[in-house]
Amino acid sequence: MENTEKKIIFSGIQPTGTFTLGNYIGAISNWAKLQEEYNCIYSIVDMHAITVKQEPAKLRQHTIEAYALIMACGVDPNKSIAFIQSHNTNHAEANWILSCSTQFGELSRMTQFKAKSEKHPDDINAGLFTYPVLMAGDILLYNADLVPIGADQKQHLELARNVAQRFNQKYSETFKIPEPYIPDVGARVMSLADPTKKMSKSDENQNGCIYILDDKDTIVRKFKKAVTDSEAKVRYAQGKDGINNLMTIYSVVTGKSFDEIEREFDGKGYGDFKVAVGEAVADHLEPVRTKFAEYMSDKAYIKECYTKGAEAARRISSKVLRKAYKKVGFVID
Ligand code: ATP
Ligand code: LTN
Repeated sequence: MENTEKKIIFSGIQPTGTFTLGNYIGAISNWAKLQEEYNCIYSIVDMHAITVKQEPAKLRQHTIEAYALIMACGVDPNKSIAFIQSHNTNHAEANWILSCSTQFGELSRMTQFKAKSEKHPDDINAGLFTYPVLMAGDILLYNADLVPIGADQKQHLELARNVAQRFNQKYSETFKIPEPYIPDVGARVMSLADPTKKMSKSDENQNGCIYILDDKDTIVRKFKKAVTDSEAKVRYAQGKDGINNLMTIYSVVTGKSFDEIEREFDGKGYGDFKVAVGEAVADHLEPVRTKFAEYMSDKAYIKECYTKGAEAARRISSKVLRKAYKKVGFVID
């Protein structure tokens, strides 16, 4: 993987539960595609996950599953570096250094912090507040050029860029300034139960959320229940949030354009359309389910992969961290 000509990609996902169709379309499905053209580094960010309460045994299980899931979605640990964030303590160290170049005011403006504080009013911990700094460290430690993410993470990426620029100004050129890589279609998959809200792993309404390991019947049933409007015409238009969301999903999994979809369902009702979307999604995800089961039946192989991934991640990030230590004036030798 160490071809220095290629640009570097970094991305992460939290092991907070089974991935949703939103995670898949907005982020993970791109991870595999990018492997051919870039040097990719992917992480299961368990340190981020503990900013909200997690049951320890479940977090451990979800972390292994998340690793198997990214492999099932096509991430190949022999082509890319795939590791578990807490296996590389450089992330915790970078977090501290970068915290000292991050302003309280800019963290206060993060919409995810506001949303998660409202959701967990009894646990507004400091980690939840400084979460974007840890994320900035993840990216900057590898000199990433591009960061594949869904639209909801754009603000955090912007903050990472600002922090890197500030550090570079204060101490001289150290970190590369990363760019977001956000898909044109599917950057924000909405809940099927409330299409004004993002589909999210931690949503209480299970019907609004397609999990990538749901079986075909479950997927079709959830799509049949999807909230739509009363026009009964399959077309992409303002104010038709539910249909726009279904059209987006259908377009991504079939490769059809919105025009083609409108023609295909001309004169047909929403019922037919919903079933077609459900079936297309289920068929698209079938190989992911099969591969996930295969990987999960060989835990020794998963361990071998994440151990190798952590070693490679430590090797690359240690150089960048050491450079930052030197710049701030720490005695390093
Ligand atoms: P949680 O509910 O625990 O906050 P989440 O479902 O929002 O989790 P993350 O682990 O925070 O998922 O995100 C992983 C990646 O998936 C990120 O790049 C994020 O932008 C992307 N993503 C998450 N939800 C969606 C969505 N509904 N549509 C498109 N992309 C999404
Ligand atoms: N904050 C992201 C997950 C994440 C990430 C990263 C994404 C943590 N570190 C680095 C891209 C790059 C999220 O919750 N969606």
